[in-house]
Amino acid sequence: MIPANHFGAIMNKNSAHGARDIRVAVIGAGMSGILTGIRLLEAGIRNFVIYEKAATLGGTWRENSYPGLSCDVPSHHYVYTFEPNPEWSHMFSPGPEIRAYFERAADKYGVAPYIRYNKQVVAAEFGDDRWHLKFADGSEDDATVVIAATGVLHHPVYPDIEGLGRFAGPCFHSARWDHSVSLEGKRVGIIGTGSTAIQIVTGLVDKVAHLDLFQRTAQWVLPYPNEPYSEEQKAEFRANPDKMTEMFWHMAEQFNSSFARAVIGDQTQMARIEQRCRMNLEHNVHDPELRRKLTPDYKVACKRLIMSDTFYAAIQRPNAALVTAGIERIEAKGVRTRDGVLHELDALVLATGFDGHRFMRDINISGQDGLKLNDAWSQSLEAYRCLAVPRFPNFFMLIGPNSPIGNFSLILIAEMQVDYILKLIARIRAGECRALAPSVEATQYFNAALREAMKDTVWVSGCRSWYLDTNGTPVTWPWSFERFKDDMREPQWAEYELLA
Ligand code: N01
Repeated sequence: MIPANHFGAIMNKNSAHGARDIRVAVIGAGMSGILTGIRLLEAGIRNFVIYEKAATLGGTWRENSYPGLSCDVPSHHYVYTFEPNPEWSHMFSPGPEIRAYFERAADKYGVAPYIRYNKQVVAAEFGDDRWHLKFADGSEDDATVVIAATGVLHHPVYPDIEGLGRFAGPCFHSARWDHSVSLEGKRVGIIGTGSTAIQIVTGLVDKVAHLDLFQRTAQWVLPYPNEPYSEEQKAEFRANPDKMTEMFWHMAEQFNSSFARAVIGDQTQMARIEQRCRMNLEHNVHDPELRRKLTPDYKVACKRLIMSDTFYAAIQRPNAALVTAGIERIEAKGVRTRDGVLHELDALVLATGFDGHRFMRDINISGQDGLKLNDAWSQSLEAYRCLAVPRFPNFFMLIGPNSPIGNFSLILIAEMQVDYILKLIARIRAGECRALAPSVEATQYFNAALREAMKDTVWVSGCRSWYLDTNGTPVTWPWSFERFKDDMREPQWAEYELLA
């Protein structure tokens, strides 16, 4: 906690203007945007709109539709805390079920009518105590408060490989799956070995004639069985929803006291996870040469840990091959590796990940005195407690920079962030200030502490990952779940500048 007298510059003019009707613009109708709508309605705020650039809702669960798609967080933990779902088919349910869950929640909680589809925000400018929004279709709107619920893994990364455009067959990114292309009985190449590629391999291997997985870096794989829920179990959940709530918090407790502690430096927890990964390799990959190729040379969980009990079996199928020679270039007929071999292919899938640091930066966002967000973030993505930026008053982010994306369930994080932001909004609504933003000093203090704490985390232990920014600093959360919960409990008002 920063002492209140740390800031000379805090304006803190709490002059009462009387209650105000405020208008809130939410950007994005994915998990966190829908959640924001639910919470705004609960708070009695009806003057809001959710702008969604696509024609449907669902965020990541709309964008990703590849074969084998599921969530690597157990389904009974990947829910809003207030909306358990007795119908989950599996421990880790498939993507379409998750998307349907969010669609149902938007309907059930009355958020759907507030969503405006095909409305891509291209600019947001703060002036006269309001945000002026511009859209790709040329229209405009004003709002008192803007909440960016635009997600993290949203901007596909295309690999910089020579000849990519020369491939004669269909070639698409995993998040832009071309369902018009049948891969049945075809020779398919997959570039990348992240969580996405691993799920695709399992989802595709039985359907294709041959599958080549092009690996640049081996991955640690934690085996997690994906059992289906029986009809009896579902009936029990329906009859007793408290059971699901209990499960949710039990899973949170288990996860937060093991994995979430391991990644921030708990060596005992890390040793347990590492042992499970090593045993998985040892027991489930039979050929010593393949095992060698699949053995990473960096610490477990330095990259995002893969959860799968099907990948090793899938890659050992007779029609699958792990290619580790390194890609030289792509040619019309396939992928040429550095050993000179041409791997002939009918289709190529780029499971090459996302730019997790672009956030909502494609929108031209200007705060006080015309300061551009992209200029404020030109050196590093510095946010205040992951959700606000100095000199961008009444602009808040969900799952913004340094949110615990690699630590805990994202939905729980978003819930805590929304509740915190609503407390900020309550102050504006009560007329105690026209606008508010975190101070520069508080933001610098927070980010200096983040950088210091990062030194103990596994993400800096020597691997390439999408957690790292261009300076090599992880853009995630280096502390415990309890610390995050404490941080989000109440706004630290002394760290804000209130514009009277
Ligand atoms: O992306 P990634 P992802 N030549 O960045 C390789 C979440 N997720 O889409 O490791 C060759 O992890 C790259 O190689 P390397 C989850 O948080 C969640 O798989 O950099 N290869 C790597 O293997 C996950 O972490 C679920 O050497 C190239 C791969 O592409 C995040 O999404 C499901 C290359 C990219 O892996 C991203 O996962 C799926 C090149 N030029 C995903 N460029 C859930 O279940 C890149 N690569 C919730």
